[in-house]
Amino acid sequence: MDFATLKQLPKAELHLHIEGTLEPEMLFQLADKNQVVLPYADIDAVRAAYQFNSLQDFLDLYYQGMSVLQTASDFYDLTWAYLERCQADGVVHTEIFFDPQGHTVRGIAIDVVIDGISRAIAQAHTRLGLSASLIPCFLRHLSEQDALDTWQELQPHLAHFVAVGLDSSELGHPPEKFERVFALVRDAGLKVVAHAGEEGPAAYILGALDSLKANRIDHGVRCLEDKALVDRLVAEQIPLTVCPFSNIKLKVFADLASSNLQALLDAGLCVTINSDDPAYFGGYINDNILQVAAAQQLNDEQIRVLLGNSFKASFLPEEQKQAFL
Ligand code: ES4
Ligand code: ZN
Repeated sequence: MDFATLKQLPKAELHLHIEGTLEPEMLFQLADKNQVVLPYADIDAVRAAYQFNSLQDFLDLYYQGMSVLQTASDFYDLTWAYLERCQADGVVHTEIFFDPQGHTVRGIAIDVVIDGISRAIAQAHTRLGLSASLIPCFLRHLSEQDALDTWQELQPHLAHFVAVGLDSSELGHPPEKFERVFALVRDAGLKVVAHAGEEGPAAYILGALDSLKANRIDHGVRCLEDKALVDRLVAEQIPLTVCPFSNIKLKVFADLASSNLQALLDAGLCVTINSDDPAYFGGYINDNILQVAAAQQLNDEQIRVLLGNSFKASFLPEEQKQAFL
């Protein structure tokens, strides 16, 4: 399949951190406006710095990048740029992650963050005919109490959210740490997603299912290490939101040819392809799809299955899903 064909096929994106769409150009522009000093001479120096050996290497720069986001208009500009990109890429529905604690720890009020992001989403609906929903994520390297406090702060804004997620440093922070707060999330009628099994072991995927009752697993590529787990993910059709460029940039796999996408599909798993943090990992959704398809020798039918899965795995109301399938 060529790029022009893929681009015009409708698709949903289900694993995208809005803070990870901060392109170096906007990083500099906002740093200038908000008088934030960056440790880079220019845009080329930023791109050159985006070489990571692990998830933590990346997260250090990702949190540093966030420091330029200060006003509701900054969050609006960031989100609007991504949503315009969605329109160009044939993304007709997107479920956007953001990290409330990444902003509240630096003294930015949660209302400021949500006001800016949700204004862009409302405008995308009317001007671009695009649907988007929001998923706040708890930072797993922080304490359970911090997540519980954040959940309280989010209460006035629940109508904006379809789910709550779990992200940041995986190793050493198993899902079980957040069992109680996610019980509250479910009681509020929201879905649950969790990053698990990218850097962390298959046991973290199991933990996300059993402790958090996750409806969808973000990444999940290490599930193949546990046959019984794969059987369960297939039987329950728990979707995996796979992010091929992320896996390479964070050194989970040496290259796209040695990634396990073909094996995940062959196992009967409900796999979707997503861009994760496109400004840091080197490409948006269509680049992820086409490059992994080439490296894994996926045929056009398999690409169409991946796009169908993106709607099946979404949290769209059933009748809206059907319209895309
Ligand atoms: C993330 Cl790839 C990834 N993993 C965990 N947390 C994250 N936050 C932003 N991108
Ligand atoms: Zn992610």
